[in-house]
Amino acid sequence: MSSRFTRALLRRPGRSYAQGITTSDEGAPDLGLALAQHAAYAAALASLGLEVTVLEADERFPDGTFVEDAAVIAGDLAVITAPGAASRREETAAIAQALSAWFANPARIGGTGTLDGGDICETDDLVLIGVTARTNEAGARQLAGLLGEAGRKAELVDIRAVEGLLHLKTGVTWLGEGRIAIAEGLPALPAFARFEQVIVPAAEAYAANCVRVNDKVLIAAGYPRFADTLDALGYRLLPLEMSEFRKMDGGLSCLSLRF
Ligand code: CIR
Repeated sequence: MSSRFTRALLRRPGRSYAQGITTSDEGAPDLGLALAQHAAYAAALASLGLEVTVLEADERFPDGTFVEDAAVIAGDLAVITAPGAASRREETAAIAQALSAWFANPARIGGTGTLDGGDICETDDLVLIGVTARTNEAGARQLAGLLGEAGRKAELVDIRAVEGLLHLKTGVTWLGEGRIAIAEGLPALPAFARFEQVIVPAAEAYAANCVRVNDKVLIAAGYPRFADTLDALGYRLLPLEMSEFRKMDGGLSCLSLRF
């Protein structure tokens, strides 16, 4: 992972937010509450010293607030993705435009490749690339090639057989210090074996998608067992209300690109 993040890019949810893709049965999100939770998320990143840029919503893209899926940033390398869901394909244009302020020549996933940023789990010396219903092998191999050219090691992790896991990072998060958080019940894949694993109880699986930002871990509020475990390991936590994003299958990491 980049040792320190200095910036984050976010996009507000818009009026069409409830029309996004979801498998959740928790009901329609409340836009007012989603906007308040989004503002608190942006403020949390700013409180950690990051310069936060928040793009306005584009009503054509109900899922556009999940900016993490539209790009992958690893050190100096920025890659504009090709999101696997047809309704999300064009979200990348605005993200590419915004990122051009900091990255002169971003690479792109192209051809038959599809890739969602939520499938990328960057650790200190290895980038795990989930192959899922959203990220196909062609997209994953393209990204692995680009990372290789940038001197980074990458490994594909095929999780297509794992039910209920939208993206790799839905269930696996890099915590730093050689550790990953991993949702209970995920198969013991060789790719995970090299890390110390902090198990997130199945009943709290949503919280497995947390984000290490510099000295703190942003974590969804309301998952006390996992929070206690992280606390006991010495992590400093910043809990955030995520209810209105969970209703649209969105985890904490998907609301920002951090670099
Ligand atoms: C979707 O299904 O694409 C959105 N409703 C949720 C995307 C969540 N993104 C992420 O976990 N990186």
